[in-house]
Amino acid sequence: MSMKIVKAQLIIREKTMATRKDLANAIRALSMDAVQKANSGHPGAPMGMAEIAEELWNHHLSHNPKNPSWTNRDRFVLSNGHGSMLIYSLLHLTGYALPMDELKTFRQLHSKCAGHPEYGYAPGIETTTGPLGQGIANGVGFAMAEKLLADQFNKQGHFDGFNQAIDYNIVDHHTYVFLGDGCMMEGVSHEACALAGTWGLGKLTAFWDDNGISIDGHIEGWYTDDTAKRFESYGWHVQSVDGHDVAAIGKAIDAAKKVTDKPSLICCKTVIGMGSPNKSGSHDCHGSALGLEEVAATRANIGWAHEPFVIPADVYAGWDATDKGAAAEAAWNAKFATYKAAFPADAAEYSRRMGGELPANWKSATDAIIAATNDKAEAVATRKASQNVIGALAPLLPEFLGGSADLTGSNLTSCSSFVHVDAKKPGNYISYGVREFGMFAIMNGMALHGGLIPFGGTFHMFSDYAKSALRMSALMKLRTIAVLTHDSIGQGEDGPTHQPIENTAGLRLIPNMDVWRPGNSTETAVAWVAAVERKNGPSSLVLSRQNVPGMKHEAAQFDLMRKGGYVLSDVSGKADVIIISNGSELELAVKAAAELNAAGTKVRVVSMPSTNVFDRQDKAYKDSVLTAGVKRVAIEAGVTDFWRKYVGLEGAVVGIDTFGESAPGGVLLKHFGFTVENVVATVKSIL
Ligand SMILES: Cc1ncc(C[n+]2csc(CCOP(=O)(O)OP(=O)(O)O)c2C)c(N)n1
Ligand SMILES: [Mg+2]
Repeated sequence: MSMKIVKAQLIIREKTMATRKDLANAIRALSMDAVQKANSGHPGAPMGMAEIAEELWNHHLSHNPKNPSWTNRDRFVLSNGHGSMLIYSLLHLTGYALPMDELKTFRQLHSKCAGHPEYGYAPGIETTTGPLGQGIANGVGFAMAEKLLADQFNKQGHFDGFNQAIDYNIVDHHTYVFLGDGCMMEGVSHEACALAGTWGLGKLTAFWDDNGISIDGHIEGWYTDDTAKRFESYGWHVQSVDGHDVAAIGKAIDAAKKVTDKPSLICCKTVIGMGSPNKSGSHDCHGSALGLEEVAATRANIGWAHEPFVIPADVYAGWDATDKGAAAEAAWNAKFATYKAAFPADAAEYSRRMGGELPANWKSATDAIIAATNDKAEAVATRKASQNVIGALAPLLPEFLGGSADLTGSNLTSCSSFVHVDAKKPGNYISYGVREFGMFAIMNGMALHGGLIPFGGTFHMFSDYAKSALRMSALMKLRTIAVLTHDSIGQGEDGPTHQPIENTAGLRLIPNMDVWRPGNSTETAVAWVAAVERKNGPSSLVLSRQNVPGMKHEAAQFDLMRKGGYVLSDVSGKADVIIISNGSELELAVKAAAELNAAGTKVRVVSMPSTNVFDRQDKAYKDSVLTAGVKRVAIEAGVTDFWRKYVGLEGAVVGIDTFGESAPGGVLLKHFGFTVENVVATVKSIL
């Protein structure tokens, strides 16, 4: 046999002969090399979870690398997001548009391979992770979204002429989550996983990287929960495996899939940094480069003879999921075509909702809702006005998914057309229990999944509990809506623990968060419509417990409200002063202005329901509302600092910079200076 033929045969054999070990080691090599090149990152988790990843991605995960937005793909979440090189390796190796050059620029400016997996950067990243515990909560949201949408869209299979059942299950995918000890320790994992158990999310499977290590070292001193029992008590199906034994992992995944009424936790005993002869099993490899010497020693130890960032063809071939992925999507497309033929309206609705488009009649219907609300001009609390809007929007918006963290009757988030979800019954309104953080993190997962527009209510005060999830929603540009009621000291007798002071200002400071604090029912309707229409970020609706006066606006003001701030009432000629206000204090601005105008001081009143939206308007519009050179007073029952950017140092703010007190709301507002008398005196003090 000629040498040439032998060589060709060897190449052919090599092409087909990458071992499972080689495939897992490709993750190890890419991860340790990318972290080494960046001299920053976390090699331990990817190296420890390489076998779990290889088994899941090569033998179970249904996805199409060439179409990361295929709607029925399985969702994969790396909740232990510090192990980002794990997912970048997987995406690269299986055929996503993530070339090696991106891996080589891991953690550098403009690389798709950011320090932690960022949604919208690399294709195939389903959610941004890194803040531990939130990824698993997002995963619960993905799985819940799948279950709710399956209920709404899947149809009973008919039998065709050949007695073959037709599969109309167009929403039918799994959600897989990797999580580490850190995620397990974070309280939000408790909130979300307990709910996942209650909801019986059978298509959610989580893999716990049980490596006994977190940053401070061996975890015996701070993490001794019996995690298996904890999850069993939530109602999960729990298994334990050797996380380096691919066959055992595969069997566990198969078993998890068979349990359709419970989420599954697979506890995977692993060694952090597996493969590194001197650093595996120790926190030394958690969050820093192994070092050139140890990288070389690891290469020798695992038998990886290739240069950094070089992957042999047989290893690529072993990982390549493009054909499998195309076939999986093609099979679904065929199923969807059959569905579409039988149920054209449902198919169109599915495509619309998964595409994030609002119904065709949205504009006309919501214009009518705003106009009708304005006509009524009811004197109600803005939380009540909000409930009226929810009730009007719900029939228009089948993707609307309401909820509250155990305050439905206070937040007024439900309405008669909502069907309340329980363990056995799907619907479109969720009682999340007393779990503010879990609720908003789950909502993020649902918004990421697509097909739903989730909103959730709590007392504004407890938006602090949920702050990081609200921030993640803004960071990921998600359409979620927070309904935050009892928005100031005006809420009254519950006292300082329940009275937001700095909270509205705090939310306004989150980039890409739109905060609305409407002053009456018309502004509340406009705020809701704007929040639902907003495709690229979350909105917080900050609403009063107490009644506000009814106010009838000129129709021309509806569009101005959409600009976040507008001239509510003006004087002829140049104003002497502009009073800016919003929410329940708008009434005060109007009354004080009337008194001042009567006494000869010319006052313009500006209603500013959303500073964030107002700030985005063009300069000419902003100047027309807040005319340069005119002194200003702002009124809001919250911290004064925030308003300085509008009133300047020469202006004044009627606000509150201390905690509140326990007393009826009206008494407190008076006590803290929210009176016409004080506003008038404040205006006079700056003129
Ligand atoms: C909410 C939050 N707190 C703290 C951190 C910082 N941090 C990153 S990884 C980590 C330890 C995680 O331990 P584990 O999940 O066991 O990861 P392993 O070391 O096993 O990879 C910490 C505290 C974080 N990313 N998020
Ligand atoms: Mg760990």
